[in-house]
Amino acid sequence: TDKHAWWKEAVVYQIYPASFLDTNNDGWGDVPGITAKLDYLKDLGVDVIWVSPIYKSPQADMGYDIADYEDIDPSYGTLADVDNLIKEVKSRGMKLVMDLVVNHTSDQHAWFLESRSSKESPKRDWYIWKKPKYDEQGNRQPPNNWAMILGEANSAWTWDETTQEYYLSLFTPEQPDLNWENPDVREAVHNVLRFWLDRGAAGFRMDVINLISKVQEFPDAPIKVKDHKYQPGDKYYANGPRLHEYLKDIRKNVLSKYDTITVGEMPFVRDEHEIIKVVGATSGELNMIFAFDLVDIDNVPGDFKYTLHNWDARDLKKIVNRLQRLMLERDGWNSLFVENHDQPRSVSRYTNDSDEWREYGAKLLCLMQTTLAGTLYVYQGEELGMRNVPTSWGPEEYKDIESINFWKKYNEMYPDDEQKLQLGRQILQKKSRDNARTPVQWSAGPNTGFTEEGVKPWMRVNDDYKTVNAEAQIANAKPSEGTLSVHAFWKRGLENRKMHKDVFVYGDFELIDPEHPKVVAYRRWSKDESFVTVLNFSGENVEWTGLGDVKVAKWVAGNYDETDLDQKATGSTIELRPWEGLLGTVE
Ligand code: TEU
Ligand code: CA
Repeated sequence: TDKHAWWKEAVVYQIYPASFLDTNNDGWGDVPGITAKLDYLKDLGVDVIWVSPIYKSPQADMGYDIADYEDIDPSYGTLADVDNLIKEVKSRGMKLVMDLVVNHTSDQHAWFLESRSSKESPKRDWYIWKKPKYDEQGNRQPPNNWAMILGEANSAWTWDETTQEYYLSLFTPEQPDLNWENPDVREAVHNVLRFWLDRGAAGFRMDVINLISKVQEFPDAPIKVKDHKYQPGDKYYANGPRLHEYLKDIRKNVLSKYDTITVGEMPFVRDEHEIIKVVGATSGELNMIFAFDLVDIDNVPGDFKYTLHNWDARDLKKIVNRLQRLMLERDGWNSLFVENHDQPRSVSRYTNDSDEWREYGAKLLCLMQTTLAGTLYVYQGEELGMRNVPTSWGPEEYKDIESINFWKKYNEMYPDDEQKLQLGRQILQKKSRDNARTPVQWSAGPNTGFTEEGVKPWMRVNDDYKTVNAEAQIANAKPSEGTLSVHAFWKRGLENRKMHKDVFVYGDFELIDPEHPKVVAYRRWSKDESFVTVLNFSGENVEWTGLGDVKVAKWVAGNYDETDLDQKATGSTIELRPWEGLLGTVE
């Protein structure tokens, strides 16, 4: 079979619209703001743009709570603005991917308003309603012990006074879960896909798509996290019994009639059989998924997200190797990403974001991602090496519902414990989703060019915008000293990936020196060419002797001064400086 496909080679750029660019000066990014930057994206090397939800929404979870799938939220613009965006995207040879959030709707969606109106409502069964339980004292309790995902100390069930039942709301009470067991729900979802494909969308990023089928007995989850009443229930709602049936249905009824790109967000799943069922070459489900292994690397395994966990290059290699092999040996496909709107900034998380090392770290990660197999996803600002919010910011700067819930609960749990609260603030700064949601830094001007002077952006601009911004980096694209800006490095990296796509997109993969605790290295090759990537994931000098029988012909790119790159030794000992990354050709 021909393994080539446009969606495998594509570079996808994720836009978080509220923080991208504000064109009507209300402090909130908008659809015309995306259209205004298409030339910037085209120039960077982007083929596909994925826009996080812009549909009508009360914004309880920044648009991941949709009140109308077929209309745009006025804060972002109008349907006409989207039509124009699609037209402009296409005229540049690019494509637009919509965010499909169909595990749940907003509690303000007409379907839910109808469903909650009475037990006799024809839409009652469109959501998941259950009778309460009662404990020994006769107190009302939710139907089971599942924890809410965006506020892990709370129940996943919300009590409804009117009809005296609970509804399942895995993320927040404002996001009731749809009941996919009901064929009318599935049909309604198919229609949402058709609506956007007919309008010119090229595909979907499917939000938590592996949560749509729940174990219908709704059993209590095993106790994993001590001192918590409610527990992670993913065992019973992630990759549930009918998931593959539902996905195959979507393919058969809708996707097979269009030429699309589809990526399913799939938290919790680690099982390779489960993944291959979705993304195998002949599976007929989705093109690829977002696996969470890399972005969960610093969570205590099995525990909730707001924990800190040490890791080193060996852990990273294990993950990379597993996901690369899954594609190559089992004929599947996957995505490559280290950032999105739910994750801290990669330069802060995986490298060192101090002024001294930030640029090296950002380029190191760029070298890694542009030389691995998979469809590459770049998150807005990643191409500039944007960092996490400053440690000096107080909790009041955090706007995400998950951060707010965490901080509130933490204060309830440790009211007078200064030390604990200090730790809580540290975790918030390291882990919160707000880190990725500060406005994109376009310039050193007022409000970093995100919005007009004098307007208050919905989220505070990162303090470092005077030095970290697109304008400065574009101006610094060809400095005489031999180092490129992070932006220029990304642009060249994407060009290089496309120029050698037989190697970097489709080629073979082999890890080198898997047990080294600091160096991540691998070889990529096609029948005509062979490359080696060497990445020092540490802030120390490393004398690395792990090349084995791989003979480097020439170093062709690196994140240090490149003017004397051809003088760098290619022998069996490589002197790696802190956070140094190299790409070489192999003899
Ligand atoms: O996220 C699903 C999800 O489980 C995680 O990415 C989650 O945000 C993270 O583990 C919490 O720390 C998707 C969206 O990307 C996210 O923005 C939404 O909040 C969520 O679904 C609900 O729609
Ligand atoms: Ca605006």
